[in-house]
Amino acid sequence: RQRKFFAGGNWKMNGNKKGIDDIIHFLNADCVDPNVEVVVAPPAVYLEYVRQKLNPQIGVAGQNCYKVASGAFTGDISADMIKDVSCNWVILGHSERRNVFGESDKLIGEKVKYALSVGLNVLPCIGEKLEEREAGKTEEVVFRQMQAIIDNISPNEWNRVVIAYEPVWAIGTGKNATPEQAQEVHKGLRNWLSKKVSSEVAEKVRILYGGSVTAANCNDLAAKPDIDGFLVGGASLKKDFITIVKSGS
Ligand code: G2H
Repeated sequence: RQRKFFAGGNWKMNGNKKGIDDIIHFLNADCVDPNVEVVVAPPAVYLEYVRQKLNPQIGVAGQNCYKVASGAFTGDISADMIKDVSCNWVILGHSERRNVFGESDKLIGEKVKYALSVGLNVLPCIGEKLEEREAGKTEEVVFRQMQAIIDNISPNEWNRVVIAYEPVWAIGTGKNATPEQAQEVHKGLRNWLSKKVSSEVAEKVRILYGGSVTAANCNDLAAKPDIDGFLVGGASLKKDFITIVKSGS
C-alpha cells in the first residue's frame, strides 16, 4: 500500500463501562497490527477511561470539539481537554454533527483550524445526501465541504489530517456505497486536492470511506487504490471490527 491503512471506530453515543470493557478487551487482544493505524472514538465522558485501558498503540479520538480552548459554551468540550486526557485525535464535521446539530461548513473549518493549532490529529468528515447524489451534485457538495476544511490547514499540518468520505445515504442504513462508487469519489477528491493544495498532499493524505462498513464488505472496499481505510460506526462496537482492521493488513 502507498499509504498506511487506517481503521477508525466511531462509537457514536453508544456504550457503558461494561460494554466498553468488552470492546477494549478485543481491541487489545486482536487489533494491534503494525500495518494498520487504529483509532477509536468513544463518547466524551469515556475518553480518559478508554485511554487508560487501551493499548497505547491504538489511538483515541474525541467525536467532536468546539473551536476555542474554554469558556461559556455549556455542554461542549475543547480540543485542549481532549489533549489533557492524553487523547490525540478528534473527528470533526461528522454528518450527524452537520445534519442533526446543524453545524456549518464554516464552523467545521474553524474547529479544524483550532484542533490542529493545539496539536491534535484531525479527522474531518464530508459527504453528500441522497438527493444531492441523485441530482448529480456529489462532487459539488464534497468539494464545497472540503474547501472550508483546506482553507484552515497550514502546509505543515497536513500530516496530521485524515479525511473521511461518508455519503450520508450510506450511514447506518446498511446500504454501503459500492467499492466503485466510493473509489470514484476518493479519486475525484485526490485530483481536486492536487489542484487546490499540492500533488504531494494529494498523494500522501489518507482518505477513508465511512457508511455501513461491515466485516462482509470491507475487503472489496479496501482493495480499491484510493480507499485508505475506514471510519466505522455500528460494526466498530462488535468483534467484526477485528475483520475490518485486518482488511488493511
Ligand atoms: C458513518 C459510520 C461511522 P456506520 O457515520 O462514522 O457509521 O458505519 O454505522 O454507517
